[in-house]
Amino acid sequence: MELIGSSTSPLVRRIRILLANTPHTYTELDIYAGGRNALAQQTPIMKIPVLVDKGMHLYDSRVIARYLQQEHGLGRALSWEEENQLTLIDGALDSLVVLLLSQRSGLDTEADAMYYRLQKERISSTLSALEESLNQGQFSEWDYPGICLYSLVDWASFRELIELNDYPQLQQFRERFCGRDEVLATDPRSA
Ligand SMILES: N[C@@H](CCC(=O)N[C@@H](CS)C(=O)NCC(=O)O)C(=O)O
Repeated sequence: MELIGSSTSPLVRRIRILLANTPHTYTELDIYAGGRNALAQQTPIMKIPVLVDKGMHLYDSRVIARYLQQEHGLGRALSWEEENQLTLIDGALDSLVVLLLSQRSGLDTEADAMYYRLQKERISSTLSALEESLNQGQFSEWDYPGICLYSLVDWASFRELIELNDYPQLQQFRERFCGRDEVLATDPRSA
């Protein structure tokens, strides 16, 4: 089994953590520069993570997680509520990635543009909903939804895209799990 990704990607990190105790090869690619040809040979979507197993290429982190659960017994099936939590996490992540790639493209994300207003509104409302879920005692276990939440919060903070002080529950959640071996081993700051 081979996982293709990049060590700064929060979507790759969730799968790396899931695979922490499973033998596999991890292939690191610089997807925005020298690794693009190699990436194109693995996925026409040109996004990571990609999992290669039993001759099959899987292109999306949610599909990969479901595959690892069903084919390799990693984790467990998610409830509909947990699926919804993942959708909140992925929604926040998508919009944060838009802001980061825009900044790296030299675009002014502080401009009064509808596109950036929509992203910021989504980031704020999804993170507030996740904050409320934590208030209600959700994400109490270190399982796949928690791993995804951790990877999001830690990455957004690492990239200085959110101010964690604005989200005390998210901050506490991060502090609760930051010392785990698989978390330390996949820290984007060491990439
Ligand atoms: N829905 C996909 C999204 C994957 C994704 O957007 N990955 C980012 C890295 S975090 C990427 O490869 N971006 C490259 C690009 O947008 O060109 C998943 O969950 O795997």
